[in-house]
Amino acid sequence: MSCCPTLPVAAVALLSLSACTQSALRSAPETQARPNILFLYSDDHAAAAVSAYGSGLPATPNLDRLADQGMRFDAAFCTNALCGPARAVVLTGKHSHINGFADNDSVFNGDQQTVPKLLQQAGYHTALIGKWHLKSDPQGFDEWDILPGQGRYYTPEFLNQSGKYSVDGYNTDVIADKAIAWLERASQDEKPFFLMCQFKAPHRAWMPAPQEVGLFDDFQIPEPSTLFNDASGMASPARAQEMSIARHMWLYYDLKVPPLDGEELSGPDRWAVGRERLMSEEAAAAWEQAYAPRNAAFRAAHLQGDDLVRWKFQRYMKDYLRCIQGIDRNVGRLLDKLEALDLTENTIVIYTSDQGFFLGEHGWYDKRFMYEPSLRVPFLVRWPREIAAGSVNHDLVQNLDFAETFLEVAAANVPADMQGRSLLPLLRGATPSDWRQGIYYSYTGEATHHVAAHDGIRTAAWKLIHFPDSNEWELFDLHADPEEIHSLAEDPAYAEVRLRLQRQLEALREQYDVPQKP
Ligand code: SGN
Ligand code: CA
Repeated sequence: MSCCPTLPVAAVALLSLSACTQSALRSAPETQARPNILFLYSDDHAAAAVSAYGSGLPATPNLDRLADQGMRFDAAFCTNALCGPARAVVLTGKHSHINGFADNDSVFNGDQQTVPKLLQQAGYHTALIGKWHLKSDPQGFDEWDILPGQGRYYTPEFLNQSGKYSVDGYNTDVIADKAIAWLERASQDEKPFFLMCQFKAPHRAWMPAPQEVGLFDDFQIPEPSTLFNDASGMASPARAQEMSIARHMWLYYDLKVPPLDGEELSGPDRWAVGRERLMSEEAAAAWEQAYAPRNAAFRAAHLQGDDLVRWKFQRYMKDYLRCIQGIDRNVGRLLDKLEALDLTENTIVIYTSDQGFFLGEHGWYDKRFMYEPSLRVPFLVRWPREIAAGSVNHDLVQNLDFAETFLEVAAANVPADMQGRSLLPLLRGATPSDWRQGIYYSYTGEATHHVAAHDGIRTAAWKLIHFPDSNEWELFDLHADPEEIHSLAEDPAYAEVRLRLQRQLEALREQYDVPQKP
């Protein structure tokens, strides 16, 4: 356990044996213990729903604690706004087309090089608890205890080296309980640790914990200005998607309004049948107490048209934010535990999400598109020994960079075939002068929610997106049009900007070895 000021003997031996890069060696002077890494990862948590990002939504005091005591990254992005692919990028430090996991139907090739394996070889105690979603069994972890598939909110099933079993309780609480128990055990160990603690919340169908289900009745969520945008200024995939609050959100499954007597269920509403049976009596009672009066008022109001959309937006957002309150509460418990174990000073705590989420922007939920709400992720890093409290970084960073960052802080060898870049200098407040000017994004398409494949580049000021199936382009001026309502791709006044960005995009595709389409 690395709370003491010197490296364990075994770790020094490992360091001298391994082929560390010069920069890696510089990053961890042998007089200092290598840091522990606690990676807190949520599922579908938009940056706008962390109050440290200042969105006017309910406070997340424990996540803000990380920002206040560490660094908030304001331009952090995923490479592919989908669960499995994002996780595979974090593990490998490689884009989806290289690590082989491009969509949620893929199976992760666990035999390939990953950051947990490399940290394990470098003498770290490694563990994974919670959502995994990569289908093959995890490798590189001394212990793992995962949710099979998407995982259940109530009475979650787990899968570990000994098989499957269920645990009573609420998903976020159970994962935090397990992580806390693991931290207690790991703190007895000589080795530094790497713990990936990965929540299911606030993923669809946004089911809150009993403690939070009663929140926000008196709070009106501010509507995004694009809630009723018709996407007329965007390319055709923005109109063809199936993720709109108005048309693709289900009353029972998504919004917790049970059918009336004799009403027949269709679509995803059928999946909601019986889900309360997985709750304890107390949890079911808390749900009943919270939703019954809300649902009675909804039925009595007979809402139609835009009023119905507004109501759905409020119900969706409140449940989503209730799930986030559950995460915030449990992050607080984990931070308190680190404190109690005297591990705060030399533990890097990261809070981020696999990708962002649409919180009603363009009238949508879900993600997948390269537009800001789903592209951007919350990214907070606390490491009191190295990071100035309350610092803010504006450089373009991606989940692609995490693997190299972890390896560098662990003074482990950083393989040359990883495609990101270590964030250690940024964490120390000194961005290299040759830091990237644009990020590359690629989504390969899936039947779910019907979002067309696309790739693109985002710079500090511009975004260029290409949809190969329809051969359409979108160009957004992120300063003048931060909500990305009006594409300038076909405007002759912006032909030069578009050409410049097309060249930059082409250079990124080459840099990352993106296969040419036939
Ligand atoms: C499920 C969800 C979708 C979601 C995908 C991918 N439906 O299919 O809404 O887009 O997962 O999400 S659900 O009814 O099962 O909730 S991801 O985060 O796993 O990529
Ligand atoms: Ca996700």
